[in-house]
Amino acid sequence: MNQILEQISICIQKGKVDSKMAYPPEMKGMPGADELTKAALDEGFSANDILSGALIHGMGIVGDLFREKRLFVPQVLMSAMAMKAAMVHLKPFFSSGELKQKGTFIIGTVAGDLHDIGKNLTAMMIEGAGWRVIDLGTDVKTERFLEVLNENGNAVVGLSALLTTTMEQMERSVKAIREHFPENRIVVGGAPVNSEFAKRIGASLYAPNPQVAVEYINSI
Ligand code: B1M
Repeated sequence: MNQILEQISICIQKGKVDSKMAYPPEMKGMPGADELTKAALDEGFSANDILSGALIHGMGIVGDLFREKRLFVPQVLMSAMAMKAAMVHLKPFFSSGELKQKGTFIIGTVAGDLHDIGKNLTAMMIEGAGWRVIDLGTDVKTERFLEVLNENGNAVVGLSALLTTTMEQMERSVKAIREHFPENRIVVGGAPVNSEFAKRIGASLYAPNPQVAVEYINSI
């Protein structure tokens, strides 16, 4: 891999946002994802080289380490911040159409449920894997999922639930989505959910962690 792309990937893996940020201590004062992405564009790397060769590469490693419990939530959040800093420089290339995303992923925590940490991690990992993410937030009613699916025909939809009580709401939402959009893929996750439940309610996949969701949607 080219040196600057490798450096950006390392910034993503370590959560190094920019030179001003003291985290991680061993990279204090060094340029971060922000400066290096700008420098790579100035050097003539295409937005696509940077996205796939550095950002997706780095986030993929973060996802694997998190799944293996060798990285923890705060570290993944720092990686996501680094990725966001880099993405600021790539955004114009998405708008111009030069950079293509793999597809659209609509994600939300189901109605009645305000837990969003796992949902946010999943959204970040999926964005880091090169997908356009529409994050509907928490307490998302079935009608809202349907409305946004209507506007984004081929989207994959992801639902998160953290309460045993809101698993019932997840079931209602998944069944309604299945009824109106039988072809669309539905991924479900959250601490009380498991694969038997996912299968019973008609979801396409139960993802115990974000990386499983990423691998599944990338394989579609
Ligand atoms: Co709440 N809470 N909480 N809470 N809370 C739990 C879930 C609970 C287990 C705590 C307990 O009693 N031991 C319990 C649920 C019990 C049950 O239903 N059986 C509980 C309760 C009861 C409640 C309230 C009802 C408390 C009250 O008010 N009496 C209340 C409900 C509010 C509501 O939602 N309506 C409530 C409120 C809150 C806070 C607001 C204070 C806060 C949430 C803050 C926030 O999210 N912004 C909170 C928190 C932080 C927790 C705990 C401590 C941590 C949850 C968390 O973020 N985990 C939790 C206890 C615990 O787990 N130790 C608890 C970290 C996160 C990374 O994991 O979300 O599982 P998780 O996500 C994982 C995977 O599940 C997966 O990826 C992530 C990374 O691996 N994943 C997906 C998740 N969604 C996915 C979607 C995918 C794919 C993968 O694709 C679409």
